[in-house]
Amino acid sequence: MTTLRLVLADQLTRDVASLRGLDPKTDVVLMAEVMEEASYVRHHKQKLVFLFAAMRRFAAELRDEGVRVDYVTLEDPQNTGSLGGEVGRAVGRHGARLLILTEPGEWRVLEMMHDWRERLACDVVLREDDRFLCSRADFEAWAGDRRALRMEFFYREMRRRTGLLMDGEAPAGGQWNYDVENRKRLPKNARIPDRLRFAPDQATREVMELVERLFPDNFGTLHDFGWATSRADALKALRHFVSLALPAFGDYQDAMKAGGPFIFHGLISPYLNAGLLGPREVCDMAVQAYEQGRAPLNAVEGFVRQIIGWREYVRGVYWLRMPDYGETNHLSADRRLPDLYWTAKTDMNCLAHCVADTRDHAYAHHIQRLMVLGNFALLAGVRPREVQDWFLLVYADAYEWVELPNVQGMALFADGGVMASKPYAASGAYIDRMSDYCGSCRYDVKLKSGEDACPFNYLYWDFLIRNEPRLRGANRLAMPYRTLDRMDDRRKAEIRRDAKAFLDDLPATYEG
Ligand code: FAD
Ligand code: DLZ
Ligand code: SF4
Repeated sequence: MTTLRLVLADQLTRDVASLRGLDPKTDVVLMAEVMEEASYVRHHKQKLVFLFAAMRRFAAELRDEGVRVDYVTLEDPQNTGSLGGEVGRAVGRHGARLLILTEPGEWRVLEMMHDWRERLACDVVLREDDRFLCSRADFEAWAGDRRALRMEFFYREMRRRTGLLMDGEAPAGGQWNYDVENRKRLPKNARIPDRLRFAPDQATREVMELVERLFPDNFGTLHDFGWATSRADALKALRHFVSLALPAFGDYQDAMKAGGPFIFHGLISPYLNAGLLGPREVCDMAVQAYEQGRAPLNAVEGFVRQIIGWREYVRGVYWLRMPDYGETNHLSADRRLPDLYWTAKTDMNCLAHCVADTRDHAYAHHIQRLMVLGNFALLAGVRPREVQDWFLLVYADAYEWVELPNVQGMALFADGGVMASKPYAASGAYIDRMSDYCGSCRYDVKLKSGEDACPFNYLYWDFLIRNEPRLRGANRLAMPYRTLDRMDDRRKAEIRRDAKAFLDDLPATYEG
């Protein structure tokens, strides 16, 4: 009796639930490149190359192990173009009596899987995706009937549960969180290590050719493609990060630099999310560096917090709040996404750099995403759906389970405060403090109004004025609203006028 085991593009690990108990004599692993998944948003070219090349490498590794892999390529003339179609064909082809699946990372795909149960002429077993450190059920139990789900409390719970950076019952060093030590500006002469990137091998070059041919107009360039496409290379990249960049990760976690998005960041999210690396091994390696005196506590705690805290937490929120989470629009934002998100053509130097980094690397680090790209969309009042689609397609690490809460909950406050206690809205002063963007910008970050003023400055106050009925009550916004109260009507009218003139002038015609 043949058992068919499906492995999706983001399940590329021998430990994935659907491969557990595999019998090479009777079982077949199905992997399929399908147009529906490759085009449900117009993914960045690097994301497509990374995933297809990594899928092919993983299939080859399974075959080397003696596993039978049925791999359907995108250009196979028989390819039906959908996961459902390919699963159906494979069940017939192999006469499979049982199909084993691992839960996917997207609600949309989970719905499809439920539908397969009805449609297919075989038994279907859907296994939990246990590559996370907190199961969906445990997160639900933690969330209980709290309305607001604060990450910090979840994170402490995860520290206790995993034992990471714990001295018995107490946090290592006496504090749970060293966030205040993670906000240094990058000194002008800071030495930033070169990162381990990987020249595309022959198989990856073939995928690059395929992607350029079939998706010529998708966002992004392939010139600087340097992602690892195998577990072995992803591990090398991780070790390289831990030895060279992790020690300074903590201090400069929030810093931004023109023309250099990597700074001291991990560059591991595409690997974690696709299964090439696991969250526990990544944290263990960082903690080991701390215990051996190779990295300070503020760096290692900050890094571990991102993974066992933020990453697990956003996944929990996603499954808890779907399917309605993507529809929330607490601030009734209704502007079309400005073209500059696609073209990088804007005089705002910070935005131009963040979009260009995204285009060239399918990567931008967290503060670029949150405090520049997300902040601008928040202040400008861009429709959440359009912001979601943009964030879902432009990054090599993007899947809905992680993109959506970050956009809805963190960047746009579209969920009305489920994740954040106040919107992450900031004026130009924040960007100036954390980056070198402003020095060479056509706008003056110190000016508050007029043609040369930094648009973030008047957009920030315009945002607070516009959304006053919904935001004034928020505790953590009491101070800016007090400042606003001290402004006279003429100043407020000036802010509104500058913001309107600027926003009305932003083209928004491009369809992604
Ligand atoms: P590092 O800075 O080195 O951090 C280490 C790891 O921590 C990351 O690899 C990641 O796995 C995890 N992490 C850190 N912050 C978060 C977070 N907020 N949510 C989830 N995991 C986190 N991350 C994605 O993986 N996919 C996305 O689609 C995605 N979309 C985002 C959209 C917005 C609007 C924002 C503000 C953030 C988004 N993030 C997303 C989170 C974060 O920006 C990226 O995980 C991080 O930039 C990846 O780079 P890195 O590996 O160098 O991370
Ligand atoms: C993102 C993506 C892309 C581009 N292509 C495929 C594919 O061809 N085959 C596949 O199995 N999965 C693909 N994926 C991932 C899915 O769109 C989806 O994000 C995950 O299956 C969710 O777990
Ligand atoms: Fe961005 Fe304003 Fe600084 Fe220019 S001056 S880089 S627009 S924050």
